Amino acid sequence: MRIRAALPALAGTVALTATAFLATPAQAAGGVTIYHVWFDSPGKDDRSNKSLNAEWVQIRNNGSSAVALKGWILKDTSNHKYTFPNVKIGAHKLIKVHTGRGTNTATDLYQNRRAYVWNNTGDTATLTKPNGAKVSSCSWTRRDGSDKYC
Ligand SMILES: [Ca+2]
Repeated sequence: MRIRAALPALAGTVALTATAFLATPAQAAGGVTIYHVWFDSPGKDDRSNKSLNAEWVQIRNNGSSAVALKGWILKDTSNHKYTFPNVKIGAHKLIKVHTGRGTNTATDLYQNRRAYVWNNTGDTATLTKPNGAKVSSCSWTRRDGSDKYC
């Protein structure tokens, strides 16, 4: 009788733990966060491809397993959106999303824009899942200089 009574209590504990885990978006996403943003390219903002690519957002996977990023969105406060292609970010790996044009690799992705996205005077980069659920964000102001670690 004692064992039968103990079982439902144990099942209840397990269910609660699972719910708490799923309720934390960062954990559900494998711990992907916006790690570092270089919002003010070095030198003059001359709109050259080199300068555009010196503006970037770096994301990091703090989790112990790879995360598929396909369809995830990176956006600014003006709602300029970048949709991730079919790529995965490995465990403890970094990926930079550059503003300008280039060929995507495992570590560097390109928005293929001809204008800057991240405002030098202050902005917020937000990373969401395809359904719009927020995964991470990073804000900065002019006081941060040219880049910000979040
Ligand atoms: Ca900028």
